[in-house]
Amino acid sequence: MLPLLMVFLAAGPGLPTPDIKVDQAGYPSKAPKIAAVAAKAKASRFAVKRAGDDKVVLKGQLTAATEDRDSGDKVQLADFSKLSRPGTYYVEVDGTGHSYSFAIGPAVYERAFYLAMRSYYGQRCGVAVDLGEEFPGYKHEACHLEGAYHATSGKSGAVKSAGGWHDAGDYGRYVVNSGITTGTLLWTWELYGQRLRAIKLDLPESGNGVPDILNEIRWNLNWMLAMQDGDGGVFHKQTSEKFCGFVMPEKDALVSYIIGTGAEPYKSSCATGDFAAVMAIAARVYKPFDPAFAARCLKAAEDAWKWLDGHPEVRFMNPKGVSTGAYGDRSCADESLWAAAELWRTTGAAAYQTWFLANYEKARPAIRPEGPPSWANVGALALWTYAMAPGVDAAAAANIRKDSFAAADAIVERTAQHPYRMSMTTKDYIWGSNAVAANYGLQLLVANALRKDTRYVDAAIDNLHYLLGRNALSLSFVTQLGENPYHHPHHRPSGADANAEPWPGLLAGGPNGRRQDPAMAKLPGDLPPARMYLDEQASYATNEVAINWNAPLVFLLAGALAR
Ligand code: G3I
Ligand code: 9MR
Ligand code: ZN
Repeated sequence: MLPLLMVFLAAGPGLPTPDIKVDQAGYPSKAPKIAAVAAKAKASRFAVKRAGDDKVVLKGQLTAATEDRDSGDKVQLADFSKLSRPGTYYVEVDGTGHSYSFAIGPAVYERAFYLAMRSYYGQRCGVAVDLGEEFPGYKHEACHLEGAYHATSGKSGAVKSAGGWHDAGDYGRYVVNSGITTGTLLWTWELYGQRLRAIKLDLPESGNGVPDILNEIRWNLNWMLAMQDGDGGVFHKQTSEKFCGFVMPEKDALVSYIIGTGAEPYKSSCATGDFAAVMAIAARVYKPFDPAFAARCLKAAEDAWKWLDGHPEVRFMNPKGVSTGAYGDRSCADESLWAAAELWRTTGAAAYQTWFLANYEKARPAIRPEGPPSWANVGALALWTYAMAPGVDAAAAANIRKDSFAAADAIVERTAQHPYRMSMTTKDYIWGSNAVAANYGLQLLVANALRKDTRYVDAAIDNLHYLLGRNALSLSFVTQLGENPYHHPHHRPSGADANAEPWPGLLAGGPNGRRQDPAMAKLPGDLPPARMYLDEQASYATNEVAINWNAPLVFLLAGALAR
């Protein structure tokens, strides 16, 4: 649905009320359709009306209110699942008002997928970027073309740009965060490629015979490959020594250094493990499109695995004088397990399976009802990819499947009980909480991939509804998507350019129960965690954007489109 059409078909008379929360992108025709109502006055009945002519298309009773302790809201639900006729609608509640508009249809998430996946093109480093005629002025010149080895890398000399994506609102590039990000996006292709194959993202490479999602992911894989040292080890990150100001990327005058641990062997085990896993996935995914590139990725993965064998726990902390993102981790065992599992799935070589089977048991608690995968915790990804591989050890696969279905069943139950029908617990309102919601969705969709269960898909999409507007703040947490999106991400290009609206398709970090940036100090002391969010550029602990947050969003959207 083009923005213009959405405005033209805006919801009924007067301004929409944030007290009625809807998925502002819309509801797939065949899925459950529920809006949430936090009415100030007692409300009992609702109507769904067609935008444009305000015709009543459905009437119903609100459910009794249940209290959501994480937001303080007393929430009633409006179930209009019976409505499946494609169109643009809004919900009206007597004495409360009407909602933002939303679409119903078989492909309501195509626009969201386009924006969320194309946002990676906007994050490209090392090249001039221009979002084109739909987004005039959203562009930057080529950036960070010259880099250098930092003394902490044990090497010296200049480094030419190898591309990659800016990590988030900053211009750093980090292998660990690239790991879960590109791994999730490659899994999106592996699980939903049939549905995504023809979706064009209007990239410079579009039309080259390779699906655009793979064209875009390759931009970051190329940079990751350049971070591998001759001994197979992988450097942790490429950033300036400190964060630059809010300038366009080509105006960042700080040197972009390849940064190491500061002592032998200079590379980090977590980065090398994530790298090995991702390159193993890439080796199987790109084989039909570019066998030479696929072979290069496989060799890189196997070289990284060999380095890991000799350096299993070289952890990274920011060395003295470096204050950009750390992506430090207490253990790299999960990254190594992920590498073994992906290498086994790609090659079928016995050594990888032998190592995996000897080490997977202690990772089984990573599949749990509370705490989905995250950049520091990739153990569940290792287990799931093993269970999805051909020719696996039956006992191990049975254990992983049992753990996955038990966790997914518990998440489904919790989601159904949640006043806002989403999967997060109070503890999940952390820095990047929106990605926690999205990764619960990924976990449910992976369980569905292991054994089809429409309850898993419905609960996964409930988390999409949360991110796109059915939340306490009645906000679409994706820039330029929906009638009421957030506007001020902690994102340097959005803050430094002359455009009124931020770069499109970017998921905000979301509410954070801890005041982890100075801007959050102004929030009232008794605010519940689901409301601890500031749509302000300065609030990097609630309103930054990041490539590893958009990735599970893309995965969720693809899963919903493929349904
Ligand atoms: O996991 C614990 C949880 O057990 C505990 O209850 C909770 C209490 O708040 O904290 C949780 O850890 C949080 C962790 O994120 C979760 O992944 C830490 O508080 C929080 O400090 C940490 O924030 C990280 C942030 O950098 C600061 O280090 C984010 O994960 C990470 O996404 C973010 O990454 C930054 C890069 O460094 C630089 N580029 C921007 C990017 C996004 O902000
Ligand atoms: O812009 C930086 C963001 O990417 C990081 O996530 C955040 C936390 O490390 O730091 C931001 O940079 C701020 C720095 O930490 C303090 N001075 C102001 C910087 C811009 O907000
Ligand atoms: Zn750059």
